[in-house]
Amino acid sequence: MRQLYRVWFSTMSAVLVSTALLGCSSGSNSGGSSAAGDTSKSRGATSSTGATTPMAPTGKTGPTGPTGKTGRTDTTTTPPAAQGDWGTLSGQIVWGGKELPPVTFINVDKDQAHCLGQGQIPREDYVVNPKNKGVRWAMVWIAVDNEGKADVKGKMPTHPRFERVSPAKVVLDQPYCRFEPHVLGIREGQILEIKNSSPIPHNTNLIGGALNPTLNVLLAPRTSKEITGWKAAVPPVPINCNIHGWMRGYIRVFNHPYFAVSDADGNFKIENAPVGKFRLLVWHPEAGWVGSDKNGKELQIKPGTNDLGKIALTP
Ligand SMILES: [Cu+2]
Repeated sequence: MRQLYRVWFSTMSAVLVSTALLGCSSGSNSGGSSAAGDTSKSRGATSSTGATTPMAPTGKTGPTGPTGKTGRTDTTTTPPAAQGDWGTLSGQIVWGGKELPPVTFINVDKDQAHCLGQGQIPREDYVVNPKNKGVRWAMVWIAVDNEGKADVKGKMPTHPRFERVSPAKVVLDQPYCRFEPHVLGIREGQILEIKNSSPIPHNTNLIGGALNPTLNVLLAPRTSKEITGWKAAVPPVPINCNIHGWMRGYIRVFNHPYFAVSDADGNFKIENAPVGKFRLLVWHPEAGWVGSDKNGKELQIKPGTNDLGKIALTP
């Protein structure tokens, strides 16, 4: 079930998170990748210090843009005039509750031989790193600011490096009766390959709502299905398996490459974002909107490094 959460954004140097809500600490970090969701909530939290574990989104979350360190690649595609027009956002999603959530396991009542092949399956509602309180699987992204509202269809400047939608395909696999990754961001134009690399069948159920693909298909062992036609939308697209009721995944679709999913340390990084005023949105499948509602918070992106510090997620 859901509750309301609230969040505190710690702001930092260049990035300003407008805030009528709570404020928090600061920090510095970087790292991750992203995704997003819908519901609302609020409740307070706190956060604080933390660790600084940079990281680069790669692989897993797929659609997240390339993670190259340097940002702009070559002068052929990046006009010198654009030099100061892009910034990199980084930060860390941290647990704002008093006690860390306990690790619990799924009650696997089907296909145990395969599903438990790598041991018990931990629940992914809240995956919090006890070392630094980092919360995994939060999606972070920016949106065009339309008079204080997040405009999900708004066009934003795209760094030359991201003009081409790449990679063309994003994979969502189902190893050992869970979705990998648990939270996935897709950019319009990308193909989603739903894969079943396991030796047992899964019945994949995708609920796309008004704008995105909906399907309910039996995926035989070691087969996959490619799905196109993704459109940026406010609600996330849940995915589950009708055979194994505990399997849950979440997809969010964007019309730009500026999103990331927090990693195992809670870190996220969004590179080569346009300079200027945008909305910052953070969503977690269980907590819902973090620190705001579907319109997010104002964010001023400056050229170069934008450290958002710690963003507390409080259940
Ligand atoms: Cu399944």
